Amino acid sequence: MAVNGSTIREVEVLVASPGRTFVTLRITTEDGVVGLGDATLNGRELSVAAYLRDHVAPMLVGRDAHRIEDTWQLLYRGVYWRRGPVTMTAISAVDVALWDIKARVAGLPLYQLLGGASRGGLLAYAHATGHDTPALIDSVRQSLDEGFRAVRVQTAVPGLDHVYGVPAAPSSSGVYDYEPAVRGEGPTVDDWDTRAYLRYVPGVFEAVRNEFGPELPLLHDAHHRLTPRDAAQLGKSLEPFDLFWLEDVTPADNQEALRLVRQHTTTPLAIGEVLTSVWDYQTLIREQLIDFVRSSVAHAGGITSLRRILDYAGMYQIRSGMHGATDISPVGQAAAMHLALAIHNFGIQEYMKHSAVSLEAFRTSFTFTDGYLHPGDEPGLGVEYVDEVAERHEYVRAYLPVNRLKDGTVHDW
Ligand code: EZ4
Ligand code: CO
Repeated sequence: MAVNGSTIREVEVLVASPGRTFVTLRITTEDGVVGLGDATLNGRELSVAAYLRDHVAPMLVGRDAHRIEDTWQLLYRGVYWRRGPVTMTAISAVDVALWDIKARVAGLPLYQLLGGASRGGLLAYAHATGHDTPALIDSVRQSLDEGFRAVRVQTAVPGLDHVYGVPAAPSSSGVYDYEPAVRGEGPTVDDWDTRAYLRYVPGVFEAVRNEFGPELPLLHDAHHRLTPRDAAQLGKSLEPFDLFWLEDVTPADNQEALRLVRQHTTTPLAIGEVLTSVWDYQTLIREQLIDFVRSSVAHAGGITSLRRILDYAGMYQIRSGMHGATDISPVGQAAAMHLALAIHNFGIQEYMKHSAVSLEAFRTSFTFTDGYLHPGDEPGLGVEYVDEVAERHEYVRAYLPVNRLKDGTVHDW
């Protein structure tokens, strides 16, 4: 292939832990245009770094950076081994970096290349949590004070020591990060009891509704822990509190599980932060078993691939609710915002703010105003990687927790 200005000259895999671990792909063209992609797979970061460095980067150097679709197909179809989070996170990073380059060359914010803005801003939801209901209500109020107009509510459960979405200890700083992969020799252990959870949660939502009234959109994440029958019971018991969505009620591996849940409850269902391709959604979308697609740009094959999933979902009145926890790097969050602004079937955007140290390593230009996100109008994604800062925060291994029942059996986390 003849070298011209848009030929890929360099592909770098940057691994650093500024506050938490991020893997970032940086592609540079002969003209010196730089594109960034988020390659972070929480708790398994180095597998994607190796995949990119050892297998993908050598294939990219010398290719035309503008051939995004062809590169996507090359990395998906061309390698024979399909799907899976490691492969799809790697493809995502390449795809987003190439879109960043194309938009920077065009001198336009990426959303303009995706069809332009379909709305003024993106309704975002915050995370609120508490060890007890008064603490949870304070946490919801704090989110509202920060400008949020929608809130995800997670709660401790009496009798359980460590539950997903609740910090291990009350935070004195007021800044929570609920799911950092924890640094140490191995995973920490959460505990779980479905019956205790199903008994407790409806009362919490009743208290939150009583405090904040009927208008505020409330969300909840069951984090893959329930059987279809348990999930149906939870959905029914939460109907009086009019949730915006109930997330990941059953393990996402089994699409058919949602049939039973759907037959028994009108509570809206969101699923898919661990799903990585349109095939993972085939039954969910075609049978209209869900209301929101949770996949992120960073894990579902990039802008090219998530747009395919969301266009398919749109045919069935299913909307976006892209994953936006802090393990999605500022690069991945910005990519989500550009796509979300452009598509028609936007639902809501998760927005967990990164720590100050993370935001020193990634300079962002997106904004959050009166509850709405906007990706900004810088050319490309609008994110810069600050090497000097990132290099000061060497990679530290960390693990997501595991979950066990009272008798020690490993349960879904
Ligand atoms: O546990 O991002 O809705 N958000 C979530 C997250 C996930 C982590 C896993 O990497 O479920 O908190
Ligand atoms: Co979730």
